[in-house]
Amino acid sequence: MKLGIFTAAVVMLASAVSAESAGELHEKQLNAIDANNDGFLSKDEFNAFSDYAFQEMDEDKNGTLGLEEAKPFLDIKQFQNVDQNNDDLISRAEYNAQMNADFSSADQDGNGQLD
Ligand SMILES: [Ca+2]
Ligand SMILES: [Ca+2]
Ligand SMILES: [Ca+2]
Repeated sequence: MKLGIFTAAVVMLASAVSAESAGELHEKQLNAIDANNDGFLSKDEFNAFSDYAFQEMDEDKNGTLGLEEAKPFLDIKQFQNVDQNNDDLISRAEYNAQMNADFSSADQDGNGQLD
């Protein structure tokens, strides 16, 4: 999977469970995202993970991601791509738009699931 902000969100999740080894980490990430453990990532599961990731990254809980909040997960180029109106904040709408675009581009056969 070649994903943009979704990858950043997974990195966030990885850092949240940083005590684990790389192998266990991978397993844990997948289990955390694939809620029903069927080995596929549905749009619902993706959305739930997307919500969770945003809330985790939004440290001051003001509903937007500033440069400082996003910096551990996104480089400046990625940040600017997501920040469509160039106000140096990633709004929830901008974040959701990017996550949806990432999901669509990863879901190459268009069946609404990632595997
Ligand atoms: Ca699933
Ligand atoms: Ca914030
Ligand atoms: Ca913005």
